[in-house]
Amino acid sequence: MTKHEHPSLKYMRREVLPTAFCPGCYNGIVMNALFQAFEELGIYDLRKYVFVSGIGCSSWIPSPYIKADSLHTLHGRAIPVATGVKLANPELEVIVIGGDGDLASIGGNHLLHAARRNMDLVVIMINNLVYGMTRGQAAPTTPKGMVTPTTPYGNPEEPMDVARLIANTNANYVARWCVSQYLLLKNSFKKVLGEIKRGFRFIEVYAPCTTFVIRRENKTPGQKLKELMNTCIGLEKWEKLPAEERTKYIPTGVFREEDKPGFIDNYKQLITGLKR
Ligand SMILES: Cc1ncc(C[n+]2csc(CCOP(=O)(O)OP(=O)(O)O)c2C)c(N)n1
Ligand SMILES: [Mg+2]
Repeated sequence: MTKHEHPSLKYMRREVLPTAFCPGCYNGIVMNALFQAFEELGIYDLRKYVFVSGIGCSSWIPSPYIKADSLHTLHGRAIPVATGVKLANPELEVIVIGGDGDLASIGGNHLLHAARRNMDLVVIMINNLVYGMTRGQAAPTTPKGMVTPTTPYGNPEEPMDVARLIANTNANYVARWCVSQYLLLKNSFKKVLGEIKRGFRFIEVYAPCTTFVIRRENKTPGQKLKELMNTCIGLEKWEKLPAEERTKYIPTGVFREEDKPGFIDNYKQLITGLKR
């Protein structure tokens, strides 16, 4: 790869393009933000990085599209596999990219416990509000009232606020951004790749599914992006809103930020102590 190529071409496997994503899918924006973060950090060689994903549209981002070592694992099991990679070779930077279904539904237990352990992983969860790959069924993140093939009269359940949940664990870094907040998202990626380099770092990207959410609302991906620019607001602003207003907005920002030792450092310290 040469320095002057567009970031997407530097870090993508060209031989598998075009991607399998639907036209207008926001997964491309997330990929671009990640690639730009690498580029701005001067990281051109991804040989120290391993990407791990489960099953879903978003799980396709690392494998096959990122030009780096990747493991495309079972649905929901990206985090345990990533944990194994990190423990086997702590020198590697391990990044999990997956969907809300993969990470918060079938893999929810793994997510919670990796966060509790402050396991040294970067986890990027693309919350498109549904199980996109299997045609838009309701997920734990689906808003109340949303019509999906499994909730034809509207979802009767309250959604899970995944970033807020993980912020209540021992994780080092937790943030949520809307896909419309490109620069904030890119800078957040830079933060967890270049600044806070240990512990559990979780970034939720709110990026409604183009085909099974946005099209149902009779909108184009562009129109939805413009809408998100108004509905995604900073955490502090959101907290000042009256309770009945809050449901109309998506609170975004950094929920938690620390740089304490992660699992690997604590484990090494334990072993060193035992050897004495
Ligand atoms: C054990 C198992 N159960 C169910 C499935 C079917 N399945 C494939 S992808 C998927 C959901 C994907 O949703 P999400 O993780 O949100 O990713 P998205 O496609 O929305 O990006 C499901 C239920 C599967 N592959 N394996
Ligand atoms: Mg999804």
